[in-house]
Amino acid sequence: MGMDFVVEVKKVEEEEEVESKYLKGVRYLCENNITRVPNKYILPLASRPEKGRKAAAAQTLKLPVIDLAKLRSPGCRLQVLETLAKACENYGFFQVVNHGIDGELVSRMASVGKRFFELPFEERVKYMTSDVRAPVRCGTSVNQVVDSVFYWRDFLKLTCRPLESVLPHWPSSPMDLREEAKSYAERSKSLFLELVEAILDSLGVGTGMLPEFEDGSHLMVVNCYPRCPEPNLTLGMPPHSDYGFLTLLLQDDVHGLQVQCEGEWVTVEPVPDSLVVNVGDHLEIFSNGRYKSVLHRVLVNSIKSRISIASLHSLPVDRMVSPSPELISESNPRLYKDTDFAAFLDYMSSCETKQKNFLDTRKLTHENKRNIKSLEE
Ligand SMILES: O=C(O)CCC(=O)C(=O)O
Repeated sequence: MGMDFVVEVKKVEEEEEVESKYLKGVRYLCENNITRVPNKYILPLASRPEKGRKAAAAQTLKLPVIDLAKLRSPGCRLQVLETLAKACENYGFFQVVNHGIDGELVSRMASVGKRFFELPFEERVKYMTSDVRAPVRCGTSVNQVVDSVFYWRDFLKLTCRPLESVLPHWPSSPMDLREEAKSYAERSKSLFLELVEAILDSLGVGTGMLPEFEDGSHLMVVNCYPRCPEPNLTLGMPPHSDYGFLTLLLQDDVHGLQVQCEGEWVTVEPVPDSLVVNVGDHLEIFSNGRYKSVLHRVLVNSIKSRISIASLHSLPVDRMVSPSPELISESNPRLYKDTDFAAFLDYMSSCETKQKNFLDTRKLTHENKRNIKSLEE
């Protein structure tokens, strides 16, 4: 065996060892006291957050507010539905207040999510798997199997359907995780159903699909963004849109979520006791493009770690998603192809953040092609 070969093998082994360290997650790196961001997390210049940073720092966005107490009041409902429609058309995002999920439960959920990531690595590693269908999955970045550059984020994904059968697979530590996450998941589902009913109302379509949503998919993602020694070189999450119908996001008091608004990245101001809600791709398709699934991303910072809990809700996984027939007419032709959950899995394994090809380019008029262009941008 030549000396060069031995040196080469040793180099490959060393590189593999370093790579496997990154797969253990950002918390693991931070527990080992790093002071610089490793190359693996350094984004190309054009993708770094400081591009447009001045504008972003100056611009925080107060999202349109949907007051659930008013939505429930017959005298105010119509006006709230109008605000809801405008928010979904113009921002793809809104925040809900008076949502009815007990504040103590919200705090306990945020606390148990945080404590999960504070567990020793040996405990977290039990849930690390690359199987995207596992009922519980702990991981790092977005898709650690294909990401060439890693994002400064660890996550715990909990499948929430059917709740009773997935529950025994959820982490048994911290001891209160199952109980709190189950209660929170149940309340999140009820809130989602209430919001979907309002969304269907605001679109002027019947509520006949509600039972399907009751049976729909539900995934809870606890995101952990540890403090980052050089936050300008990396991101917690890249620009992406969410796949489902609606995402309900609980964020702590640390700024980080940015939404694309008129071509600029603007930071969403965290509002105590509210939840951020955004339109997902399935709703964009269902509404035939009237409601927008908007790109968003996450910044990290050097001062305080951040936790968020995203609840992604949609139709059942085997259900085709199509534009509502009530929203298609000669003057408003269908803009999207049918899509299903398999398309989502393809997309997940492709690492592209907005290369989702459910636009139906076969039946387009010139006017619609122009609309699509703006949807794709
Ligand atoms: O952490 C956040 O604020 C956003 C998380 C997010 O975009 C996601 O989980 O898809």
